[in-house]
Amino acid sequence: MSYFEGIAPVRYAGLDADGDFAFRHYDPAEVVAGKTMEEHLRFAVAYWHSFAWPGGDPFGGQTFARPWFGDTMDHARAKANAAFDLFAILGVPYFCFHDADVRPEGATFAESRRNLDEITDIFAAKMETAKVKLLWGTANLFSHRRYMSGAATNPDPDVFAYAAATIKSCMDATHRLGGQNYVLWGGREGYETLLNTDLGRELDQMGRMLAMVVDYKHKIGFEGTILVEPKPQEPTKHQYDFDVATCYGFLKKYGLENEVKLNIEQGHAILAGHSFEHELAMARTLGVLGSIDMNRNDYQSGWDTDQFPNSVPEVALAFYEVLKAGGFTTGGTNFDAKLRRQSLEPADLVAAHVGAMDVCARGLKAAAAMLEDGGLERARADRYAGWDAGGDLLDGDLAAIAARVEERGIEPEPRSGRQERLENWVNRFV
Ligand code: XUL
Ligand code: CO
Repeated sequence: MSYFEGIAPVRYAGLDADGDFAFRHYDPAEVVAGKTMEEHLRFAVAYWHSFAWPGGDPFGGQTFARPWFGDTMDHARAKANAAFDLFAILGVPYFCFHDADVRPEGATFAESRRNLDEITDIFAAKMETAKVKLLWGTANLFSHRRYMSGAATNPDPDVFAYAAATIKSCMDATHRLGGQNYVLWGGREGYETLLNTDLGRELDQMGRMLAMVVDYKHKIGFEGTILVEPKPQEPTKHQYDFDVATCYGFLKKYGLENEVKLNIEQGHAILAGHSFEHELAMARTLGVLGSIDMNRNDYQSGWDTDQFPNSVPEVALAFYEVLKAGGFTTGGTNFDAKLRRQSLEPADLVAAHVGAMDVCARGLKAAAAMLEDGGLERARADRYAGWDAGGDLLDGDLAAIAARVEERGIEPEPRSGRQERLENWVNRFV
C-alpha cells in the first residue's frame, strides 16, 4: 500500500478547484514567455527534507513516524517507493538527493558505496517507467562525525581522501542516473574559530577538491553542470562559500570560473544579508547562474528554517532574474524545503509541494509579464542614458577628465531614483 494512499495525482484545475490537492496556477502545459511552465520551472523534490528528515529541532528529536525510518536496505527500499509515489502524485519532472538520504551508512566505505550502488540500480529501474528525472545528486559531507572539522578543508588528509572517494561514488551514481547537474554544498567547509584555522591552506584544499571534481566530470563524460551552493554560516560560524560574489572570487582564484556555476538558495541569500534577487542578479551578471533551491527562512528567528515558499512578490523578483538570464539550461527549481515538525500527515507533504508549485507559477507569470511590459528595463535604460552620450569618459585618464571638467564647467544635475514609482509598478504585476 502506498504511503500516500487515497491521494490522487494532482492536476491543474484552475481557480475554482476544490480542496488541497489541485493546482490553481501551475498548469504544466501552459505557455509563458515562449516555453511551457513545466519547461521553465523544472521543479524538483528534495529527498532529504521530504523523506529523510525526522522532524527534530534543537530542543527535541523525531516527531515524524515514517514507516521507512531505519538503518537497513529494506528501509531504504521502502523509502524509495514512497519517494517515487510522491514524485508521481505531484507530476514533478525532477528530484535531488544526497547519498546519505537514500542508503544506510555501511560499516566501511566500501559497504556504504555498495549500498549506494544498489539503490542507484533501484532508482534506475524505477526511472525507466517513471516520468521523474534527476536534477542533481550530491554527497552528504557534513552529517557524519568524521566531517566535524570539514571535508575538503579538514586538517586530516584521511578525511580529505574519504570525502574525495565519496564524491566520486556520488558523481558515478549521478552520471548513471542521467543527472542534469552535480552539486557541492560546503556543509562544514569553514571554521568554528580562527584560533585553530589556517585559512590559506583550507582554501587551497577546497580549490584542489573542486578541480578534481571538474577533471573527473570530463574523464567520465558527465555532461551535467558542476554547481557550488553558497551559504554564509550554519552549521559552521563562517563558511567559505559565503555568497555568490565570494564563490565567484574563489572560482577565479582557482581557475574554475568557466567550469562551475552556482546553485543559489533563497534562505542562504537571506542569511548572507542579501535578498534572493540580489544573489541571482549577481550570478546572472557574472555568468554563473546555474540552478535554484527554492525555500524561505523565518524572518523573525533568522534561522535557515527551509520553509516552503509562499510569497508571490519575492518569488516573482527571483524568476525575473532567471528569465533575464535566459532561463534555466541544466538548472531547475529544487524545493530544498521541509515541513514544520507538527505537520505529521502524508497529506501535509503533498499539500506543501502543491502550494509551493502554485506560488512559483504565479511568480513566474508575474515575472514574464514584467519583462514583457519592460517597465523596469526602460527605467534603467533611461537612468543610465547619460553614458550613451558621454561614455567616452571611460577612455580618458584622470588628468584628461579633470581638464575636460574644468573646461566645460558642467555642474551635475541630480535626478530622482524613482524607487517608490518602480515599487508601485512591480505591485501592478504581483
Ligand atoms: C543546506 C542545503 C543543502 C544543500 C545540498 O542548507 O541547502 O541541503 O542544498 O547539500
Ligand atoms: Co540547498
